[in-house]
Parts: sequence; C-alpha cells; structure tokens
Amino acid sequence: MFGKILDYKINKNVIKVQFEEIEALISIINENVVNFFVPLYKNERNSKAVENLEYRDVNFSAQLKDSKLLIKMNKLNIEVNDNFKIDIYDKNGEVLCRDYRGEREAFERRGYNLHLAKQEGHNINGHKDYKVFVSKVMENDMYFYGLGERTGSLNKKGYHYKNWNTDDPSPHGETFQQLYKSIPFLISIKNKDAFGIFFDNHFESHFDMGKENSSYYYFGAVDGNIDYYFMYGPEVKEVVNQYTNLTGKTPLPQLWTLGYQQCRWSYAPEERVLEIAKAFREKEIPCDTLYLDIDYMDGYRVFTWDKEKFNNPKDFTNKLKEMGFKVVTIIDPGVKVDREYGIYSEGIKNNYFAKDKDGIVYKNVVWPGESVYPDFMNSKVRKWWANNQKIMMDSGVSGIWNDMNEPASFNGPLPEDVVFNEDGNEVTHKEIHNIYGHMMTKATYEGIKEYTKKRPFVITRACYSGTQKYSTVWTGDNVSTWEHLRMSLPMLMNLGLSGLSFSGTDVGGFGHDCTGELLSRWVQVGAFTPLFRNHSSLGTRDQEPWTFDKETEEINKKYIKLRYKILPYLYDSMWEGEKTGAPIIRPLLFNYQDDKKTYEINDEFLCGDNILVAPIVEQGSKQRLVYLPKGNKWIDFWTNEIYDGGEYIIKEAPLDICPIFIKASSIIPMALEQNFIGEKEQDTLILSIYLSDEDEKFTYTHYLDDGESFNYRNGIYNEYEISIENKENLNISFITKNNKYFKNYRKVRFILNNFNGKDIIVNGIKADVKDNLIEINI
Ligand code: MIG
Repeated sequence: MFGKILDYKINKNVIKVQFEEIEALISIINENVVNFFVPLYKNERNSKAVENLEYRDVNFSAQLKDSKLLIKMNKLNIEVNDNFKIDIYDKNGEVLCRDYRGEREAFERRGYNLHLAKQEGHNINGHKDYKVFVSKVMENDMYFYGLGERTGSLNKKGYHYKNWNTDDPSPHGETFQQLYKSIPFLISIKNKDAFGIFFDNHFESHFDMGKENSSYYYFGAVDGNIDYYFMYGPEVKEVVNQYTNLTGKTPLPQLWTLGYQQCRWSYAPEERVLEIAKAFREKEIPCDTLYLDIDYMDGYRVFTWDKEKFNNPKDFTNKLKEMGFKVVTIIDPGVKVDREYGIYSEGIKNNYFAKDKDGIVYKNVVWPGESVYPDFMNSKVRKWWANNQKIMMDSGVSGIWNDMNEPASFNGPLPEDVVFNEDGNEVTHKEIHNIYGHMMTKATYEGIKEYTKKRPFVITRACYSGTQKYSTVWTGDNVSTWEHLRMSLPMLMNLGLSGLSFSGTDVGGFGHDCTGELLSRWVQVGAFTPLFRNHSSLGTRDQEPWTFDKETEEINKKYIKLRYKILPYLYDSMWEGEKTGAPIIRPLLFNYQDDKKTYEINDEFLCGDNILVAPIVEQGSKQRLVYLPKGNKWIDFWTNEIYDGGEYIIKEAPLDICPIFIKASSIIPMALEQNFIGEKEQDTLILSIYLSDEDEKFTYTHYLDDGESFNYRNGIYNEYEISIENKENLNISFITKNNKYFKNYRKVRFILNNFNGKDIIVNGIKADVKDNLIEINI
C-alpha cells in the first residue's frame, strides 16, 4: 500500500523513510520508545494526550540493506520493510512484535445473512474497514492488558474493543465493546517480556486481540494518522512508566480526596445533606466528602444554585466545613438554552458553543432540556470554563465532578459533522468526540488550580489517554450486583495499567438496590481503591453504611476506619506513582511478572507494593482460594500467619473478613484514628512492621507534606527512611532524609506484628518492647 522503500534520511532522532507512495517517520524517543508515524490525514501530529514530547539522546544506527531499513538501538533492533511493515526484536534477536503480512480474514459466522446484515448496516463478519489499520502477528504465549475501562477479564486476548466514549444506560456486561473512556494503549506480555503500543489517534478506534483471526492482533481507526508508540519493557512496570512519561503521571492529590466519600443522586435540600453529615459524625464512621448531584442547581443550569433548596450556599458549605466535610458538586457540559441565563448568553455572545455544519449553534437535549455544548477545543472557551470554576469555589465547593462529557445526549447522538473550532481550525465531532471530556477536565483542572493554588480535585466519567494529569475517574453507572463487584476488579486493574491510577467504582453499585451483604463486600474492596466513593441512583434504596442493619454498619465502619489507618501508605504510594506511573490498584503480574500464575488472576489485586487483597465477590461465599505470588512470603493481616509465596491457600472469610495479606519484609505506615482528615494532629507515625521468618534486610521510605499545595514540587516535603535488618538482632534505623516541610512527627510507634523475641536495637540503642510496641520520640 505504501510501496517499496526508496530512501531514508536521519535528522537527529527522526528517520524519514521515503516509500513509493508516501513518506513515513520513525522517531526514536528514547532507548525504549519509538514512534511510527504516517501522515494519512494531517502532516503534523495533533495529540491531546502527549503535551510535551521529550526526546532523549539515543545511540542508534540505520542502514538500508536488501530493501530493508535496519535500525539498531541498544535494546532494540527494528526492521522496516516495504509497505511500512515493521518487525521489532530485542537485543538478543528474540522477536517482540512483527507486522502481519497476510490479508485480513475474519472467522466464519455461520448462518449469517450477509445481504441482510449489509442492509441493516452491520459490518460483514465484524470486519470493519478502517482508514488506518495495523496488524501484528499473534506470537505464541501472548497476554494483553490495558485499554482503560473495560468489562470482562484482566487478560484481553481473544477480545475486541472499540474506543468511542459511550454512555450506555443498560447494565454493563462482558459483551460491551466500549464504555465512557477511550485509552488506546495496549500492553502485551510475550514469553514474560512486556511491551506496549500506544495508538495516539482519537477518532473512533478499535483494538482486536485475535478475535477476528487468531493469527494476528490489530488496531485501526476510521480516520486520522498512523501514529503509534512502541514501548519496550521488558517489565510491565517500565512500559507503564514510559506510557505515563508520554501522557503524564497521576499527580499527588490533596489528602482529603483519599478519605471516604459519600454520594447520592441527589442529596438535596441542604437539610438532607446536613442530616447525612450528622449521621456520619454521630455514628463515628469516618467521612471527608459529600457530593451534590444535579439537583442542587437551578433547573440544571450549570454554575447556579437552586436557592430554594440551598438558600445560602456559602453558609451551607461553611456549616459542613465546621463539621469536617468537603463538598463536591457536579458540573455537566450541557448549557441550558435560556436567554436569561448568564452562562448561556455569555457563551452565545462570544461564540463559545459547537455549531452544526451550517454554522448554527448545535442543540441537543440533556438534563436542563434544550442545551448547547461548550467548544472545549477552543482555548478561549477553556479559559472561560476555567474561570467559571470560581463561581463554585466561591460558594465553598472543594472539588468538581464532570459527568455526561462523552458527550452524552438524550435526543440521539451528536452528529459526526458538528463543528468545533480548534483555535482557528475547524474540527468535527467525528474527530474530537473521544477527547471532549478530556478537554473539559483540562479546563476544569486549570481553572481550579489557578484560582485556589491547591491541587485540584476533578472527577470525570469520560476521558482519553492523558486525562490522569487532570482528573480522577470513576467507572460510571454500574449496578448493585455481584457481577459488577466482581467485574470492577479487572476493570480497575486495567485502568491502573493505563495510567489512570486515581480511580474507583461506585461502591455498593449505582443502579438497582444494594443489599447489606453486597455493600459489606464492596466496602472491603473500596477501602483499597484510591477513589473510595459510595454512590447510588435516584429511585434506588438508601445506600449509606447504616441503612441496612447493624452488622452492615459495623462492617462499613471497620473498613472505612481501616482505610483511614492506611492513608499514609496510600499517600506514599501515590507519591511514588507521580514519579514512576505505578498505579495503586494493580494486577499481581505488575510486581510478579516472573510468576506466570499471576497473569490471569481476576479476583485479587495489589494495593501498592505491600498489600494483597483477595476479596469475596460471590454472594454467600465465606471462604475462597487465594493465590500468593512467588518471590516473597505473605502475612495474613488479621492473624499474622505467615505463608510461602507461589502457593494456593484456602482462606476463611466470614462477612466481616476480607482476606488481606501483607508482603513479608515490609512496612505499612499508618495514621492515628480520626473521623476526617485534619481532625486530629497526626503527631505520631505508626510503622507496622511485617517480618519474614528468615534473615532479611529491607527499607521503606515514608513521605509527608502539607497535603494540599504544590509546594512539594519545590522540594517542600519530608522523607523518612526506615531500614530493618533482621539477623541475630532486629536492627531498626529511622532517619529523616529530607526535612523541608516544617511539620514533623513527635513520636514514632513501631508495631511488630510477628515479633520473634530477638533483641531490638533502634537507632543504635536497645529498645524497650511492650506488647510488641516500641515508641520513640523524634
Ligand atoms: O443521566 O447526575 O453516571 O453518577 O448520578 C444520568 C445524575 C446522569 C450519570 C452519572 C451518575 C449521576 C447521574 N448522571
């Protein structure tokens, strides 16, 4: 299709390859990352995911030999063939990824009436014609991960997914090809070595991992350029690091956002919100955040308040503030058509809304009735939207929840030819649909940042690669079923591998009625997900922790309290994540890639490096099989029993027990109990130590900062390094490595969970051990 290779030219990191029909570009981004680009649509890249493409100095050579262009790098050898067929090998000559040479050929669908199917508008045999299409040989022993928010299992081999942000109101099922988010990023493990492919094309795109034909996997898009990055690992960790170097790391959030959050469609009027707030405090169930869903607005007009329900928003949010609650309000993109309404009239006056192909402002119907869509492709509109955040912040709101930004619509989907103005260039909905939510959250984030100077809390439903820089995500409208609890695990794990570390599902389920048992099991998972929010739909039964029975309330309380205990650990993990891109919720294979038994575990996950959670996701189940990966020993969090790695065990799990295992030779930093973040001075650092039963040596670094500002980016934080040597004695050293943040702990309390009776030396001095506790002043 592109013809034979004629010639090539090297300009710094970029190799221009002249084919008979077109010129393609191969850019060596760094030792592990190479971009392949063919300008089928536009000459320039126009990525919304990669905002600063950074090239490193890389040693490589290129040579044209027997009509093959051979590119030699330190870690990779790349062969470019006629028609831009690419083969990639590691430095030992092992195949990593080869382009497929044959024709596309889909499996048989017997009994399918081709003629009728065509009339009906179906693609024959699921065989869609793409303008952009790249297929790769399905090698032996391949596993696939990533692709953002997906139903189904962790390993995506044999499945096909579509990227077209979609709000489908029916209960999400395994057959769903798309949901609200588009993350065209795939990770493959082939024979224990991992690589990634990021297809940075935001038109409707598809990934097929051997469903169409088991000989190949492919990615394709209805339009746009061939523009994809190959990222070599060989560790999955490195692939994720490289992907998030390109598209951005999830930044450290404000600490309160990691607390428990309670939501409902909708808490209104204000008396109801206050009633919920009081219930949390009276029952001493920790909670930091309450959400206001669409009913706080005046007729669903964004950036307004219904003054009958919320007479004085500032006074109302102040009352909650005094009780230790933050308020997050929903903001949808749809702006109500109403001349008397400032946001609408201002937007119309300034040409801020998307237009139809004839240049007339495009209207559809969403919650406010007839509505128009802000043109987030336009930087002026984003600036305006960013400034509008002030309206909410001035009312005392602490975070913004962006919903319906696929964009969703009640009156049929937006036509493909709706026009947006990307700072002078016309682009159509067909092109920008998948990045609409992304651009909205970018504007929201920038507005909040500029105005508050704090780390913005934005939560979004729709997104594209790179949205992690601006927003946390939740997985939309799940339902209160066991199936959805079960499914949320691989979904969150793949979201994490796709850069979206700060994520969560609606705990308890959004649609349908939850049960006490289901909520009890769900909160056991939620306690470990970065976003920990209970949310339910209007019309469903109450779903707050105390609305079922005493047992459910106690279980909720137990796990929400546990969550508040491990907040320092979660915060440390997010600090680590901002540097490495490592997600909080991750599949076991992320840390145990050498252990193939981890490759397809759907119902266990790691929370950071040190905690393994094996929740119950079946109704009635009171025990389960747990696989403990090979590489270290594991300690039962509840009983301190120690287990070898690489083994399956059966664990009893009565309703109040979620099987949790701590990695042996590790430390979990913990906080003092509190009902909300900031309630109590955290002057004591608790370090919960989990020893192995063998000689060992390990360290842990704990991080502390003000929990809200960007000062940490200027080095204003503390780091404490704890080293443990467990031989004849147990030697503990605690040192302050970085001490730029003025607040410090006064005490450190070491908890020895599986103490072995040896002498304990802390910072060179023999320590007094009482009830397996040591406390020192610092
Ligand atoms: O059409 O704002 O996913 O969390 O409660 C439904 C009302 C609109 C969908 C969101 C859900 C939210 C609901 N919204």
